[in-house]
Amino acid sequence: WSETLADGAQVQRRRALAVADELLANIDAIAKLNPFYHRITPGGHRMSVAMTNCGDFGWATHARGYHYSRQDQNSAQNWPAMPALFYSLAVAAAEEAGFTGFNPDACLINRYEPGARMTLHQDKDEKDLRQPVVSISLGLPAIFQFGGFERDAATQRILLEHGDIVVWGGSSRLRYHGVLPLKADIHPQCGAFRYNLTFRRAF
Ligand code: MD5
Ligand code: FE
Repeated sequence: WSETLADGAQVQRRRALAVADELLANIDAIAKLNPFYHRITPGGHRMSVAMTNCGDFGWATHARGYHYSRQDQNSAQNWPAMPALFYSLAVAAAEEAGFTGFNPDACLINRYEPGARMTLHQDKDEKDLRQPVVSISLGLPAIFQFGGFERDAATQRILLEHGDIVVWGGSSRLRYHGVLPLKADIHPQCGAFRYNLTFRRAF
């Protein structure tokens, strides 16, 4: 079942549960080729979330900001291909939320360890902001902050759990959002971690 959070934002609770083990096996295979690492922000801070990517493009940082790149800065290799299961699940979830023709060319894979968080930000490095972002949560639950169009607007707190998919599109595409520090626990399939896959059309 699904629930609407705001215009364009839809939670599909446990939508990915049946294929979660397969998604996790794919994440492990990707991380063997291109290991997770902590990016350094343009401000010089080490991000608490570790990341890898798959698909044509991945997220990269540089001295003056962020961009999408075919290559992993760590390995100087291209990112691994997006597994067919990732692609088809993201496209189907977008379609179910009313976004037809979503054709993601990037999948960011975030790994949260206990205490890891993401401060309020907007996702606006993608070329066409009419395309949604599809996110799949796996492993430990996290409290997601769903904000407004300015950083200091009030935020709604949403618990995201293993298998939950959220489609962020329409006017919600540019809402500020973040993730509160992950509470330490052990998840039966993911151990001490939370993973979040985000599918985007970068270019
Ligand atoms: C996460 N990741 O749980 C989130 C899920 C990121 C990030 O924020 O940038 O890697 S994606 C949440 C999202 C994307 C686009 C718009 C909105 C939320 N929104 O309007 O709230 O690791
Ligand atoms: Fe984001």
